[in-house]
Amino acid sequence: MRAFVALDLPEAIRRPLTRLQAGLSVGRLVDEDNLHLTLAFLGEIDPQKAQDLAARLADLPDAPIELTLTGIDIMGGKKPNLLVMDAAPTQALVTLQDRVRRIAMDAGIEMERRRFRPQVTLARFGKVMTTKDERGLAAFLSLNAPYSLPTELADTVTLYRSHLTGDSADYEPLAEFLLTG
Ligand code: 2AM
Repeated sequence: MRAFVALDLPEAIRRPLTRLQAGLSVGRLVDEDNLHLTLAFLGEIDPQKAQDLAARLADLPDAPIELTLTGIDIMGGKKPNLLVMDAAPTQALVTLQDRVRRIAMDAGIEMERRRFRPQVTLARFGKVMTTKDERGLAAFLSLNAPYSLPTELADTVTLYRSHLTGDSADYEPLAEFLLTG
């Protein structure tokens, strides 16, 4: 199964993000329920490993963390195709991500060694942006950038299974962990 571990967004962040998304006329918006910040992308893992990981994540020692979304960004390398909100890479967030990665590695899950860039995807575009996409995005940015949100506490980490359906994805929560440490 395709799986990932994410920090769930508190309502106080999710609501303004959906209002922000409503101003975008192009791209495929990520549903309000699916907005998240990926801590570890696990790729394809077998269900046994996911179960093992869930048991290990129950010991995550962290307390709720402060989450600040700092600005809108366009991502995706040479052919940008993602509209995201960047999160401040605070010590607490980086430590949480590091713990989750270590726990996943202890569970025998191999992950790419990419630099952690905390972000929330708001919308996805096709592999190549059309002129209409570019215009819509430019109009959106001129109205909304710069955009940031007040700091809020995030207190839930979730292990998700990702079901790819055509050009979108459905996220099924497999296990939730409250940060109460
Ligand atoms: P994205 O939102 O930037 O596409 C489920 O697919 C989550 O894992 C999404 O947040 C997605 O990021 C992220 N993800 C997908 N493929 C990834 C990869 N190869 N490396 C890191 N994160 C990935």
